[in-house]
Amino acid sequence: WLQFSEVRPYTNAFIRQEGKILLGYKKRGFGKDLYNGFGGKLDPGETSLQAAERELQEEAGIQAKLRECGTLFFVDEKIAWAFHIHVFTAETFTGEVTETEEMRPQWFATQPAEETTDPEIAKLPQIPYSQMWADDVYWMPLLLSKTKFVARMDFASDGTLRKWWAAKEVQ
Ligand code: 6OG
Repeated sequence: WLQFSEVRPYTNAFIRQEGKILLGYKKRGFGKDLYNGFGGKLDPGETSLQAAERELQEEAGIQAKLRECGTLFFVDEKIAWAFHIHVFTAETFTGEVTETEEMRPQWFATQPAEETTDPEIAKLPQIPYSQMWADDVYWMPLLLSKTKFVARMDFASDGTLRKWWAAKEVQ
């Protein structure tokens, strides 16, 4: 496993509703051209919840009472510190989902089209794992199954995923 002595806090937020999840296509910066939840770095003095709600507003134009549902550690051979991502979720929101300079929000189906009776859900594209970070396919199922989770993903310097584990939280 890669070693690190510092972690830096980030947020990532997902709106999940019956049969669907809201992702954003990142138009610029880190993770450009990939779909992800909405999030970013904590500002000085902010809690992770405050940062998550601010980023959701800034990147998707909506407000939600988020709750923490997971913890991710990303480690990169080329970076001396690890990303500590506080993952948040909510089922409801206020405001209108809006494209911003940074993100283009889009709904995706969380189950195969043949397994839904809702024609609106059947029309949605499936979660685009081939256009997401390589780690997402391993922890997204835990997010979708509504269990809290912790996961660690170690990337090699060529960007490939080298080693990972993901665990659900059981009380
Ligand atoms: P800004 O720095 O643009 O926020 N993030 C990652 N998300 C996934 N799924 N996999 C990774 O693998 C990631 N590394 C960073 C954290 C960056 C956003 O991207 C997330 C933040 O939500 C390495 O403000």
